[in-house]
Amino acid sequence: MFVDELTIKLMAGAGGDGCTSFRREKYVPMGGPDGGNGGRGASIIFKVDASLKTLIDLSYRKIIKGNKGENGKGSNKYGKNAEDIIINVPAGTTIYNAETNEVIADLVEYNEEVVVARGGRGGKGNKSFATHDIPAPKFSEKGEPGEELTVRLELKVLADVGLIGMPSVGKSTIISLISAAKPKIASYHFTTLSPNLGVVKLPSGDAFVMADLPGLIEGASEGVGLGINFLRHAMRTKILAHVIDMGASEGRDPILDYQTIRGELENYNEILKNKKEIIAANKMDLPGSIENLKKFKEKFPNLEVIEISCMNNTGLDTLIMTLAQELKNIPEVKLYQDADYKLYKFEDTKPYSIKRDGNIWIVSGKEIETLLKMTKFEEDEGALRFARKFKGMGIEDELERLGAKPGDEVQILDYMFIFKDDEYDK
Ligand SMILES: Nc1nc2c(ncn2[C@@H]2O[C@H](COP(=O)(O)OP(=O)(O)O)[C@@H](O)[C@H]2O)c(=O)[nH]1
Ligand SMILES: [Mg+2]
Repeated sequence: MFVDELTIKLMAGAGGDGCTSFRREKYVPMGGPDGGNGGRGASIIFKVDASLKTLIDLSYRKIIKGNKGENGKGSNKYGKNAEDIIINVPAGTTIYNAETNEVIADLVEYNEEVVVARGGRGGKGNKSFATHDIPAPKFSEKGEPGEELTVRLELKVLADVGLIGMPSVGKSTIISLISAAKPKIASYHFTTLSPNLGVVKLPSGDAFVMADLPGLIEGASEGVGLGINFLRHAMRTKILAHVIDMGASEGRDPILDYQTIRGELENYNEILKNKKEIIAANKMDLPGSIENLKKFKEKFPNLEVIEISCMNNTGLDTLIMTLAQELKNIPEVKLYQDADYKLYKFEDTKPYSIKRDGNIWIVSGKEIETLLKMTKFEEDEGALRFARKFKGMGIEDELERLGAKPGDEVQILDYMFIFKDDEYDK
């Protein structure tokens, strides 16, 4: 099975900054607070698009970045939320955190979507901080940073159409001709994923994956040789394109060949037995092929037969169009029978941690780091609020317990503070 894989860095948008502002009225030197909140930053959302078959369309994107929310303004004007980014992927795409290898989401169902990188919330404007006790706060928050992470997308490509048939009937030739037809014929486009697998894209936007499934030998259904793997692959296709050498070259017998392979399919199980089958009558350029085809049709009057010749490059267009048409009538097979949709979220359980480096205390943790990033330290009241929360979270007590002394330095991300600095210790 072919695995399509790529890595992308996701940067969700930060929230817009809150605004610090006061109402201005005639004859009133300073009115009440009226700074609005910032808007939410763009989240990055992955969504299943049934028409996609591979990750090719995403392969040129290395970074996906969401916009920042709009900043809040005076007169209680809220900033607009940024528009979320939707990334379409094929069904069956698994999203991993590239650093930890943890599964973030397994996108299986059609139209299913999941937020993989959340946009930051907008910072609150000073109006939002007004309380009975502090009616005119002179501070506001910056927007919350958006989530950033690198993800690895993985898709196990399943073939919609499997080419089956006896050895040397022309399966590999069909795949190679279809792929080579790209520059000549505009009626479809073929992207080779591996030597025996490719995506056929039609101008209508329909696409399907076609695979050459070699290796069917007699006795496959009893597990002889390579054959059993072949049957497993065939199980996962929607249509079997059964290639027959109508030229009967090298002593082949079209009717017997057909019966032999049908026997193998029918012995394997009901699903294979009942799978849609189209006959590609190949080598129609060879002498005797027309006569052989006539006999074949008489013997099996109910089969859908398409005449082709790889040698003369005839009939392949019809084969492609017929397959595309037939695929529309076949419901999507459930990709993973027993694996239901699952979403794992990994979050820090500890609110913060403290490490010591000489006289510097290094504090880390999502909550305190986010608070720091959202604080406008140039506004005294904002800096004070930070100090209060720092204390409220119990970090100050914990530092003391660990032996921190007033005047020591405390580092959070790349900010440095003086521990128990009088100015903020209120
Ligand atoms: N005359 C003729 N020969 C063909 C045609 N298609 C394939 N062949 C030949 O049949 C042989 C076997 O083809 P191949 O694609 O390898 O068969 P596979 O074993 O089914 O993959 C090769 O020598 C091809 O050139 C065709 O339409 N006409
Ligand atoms: Mg071959």
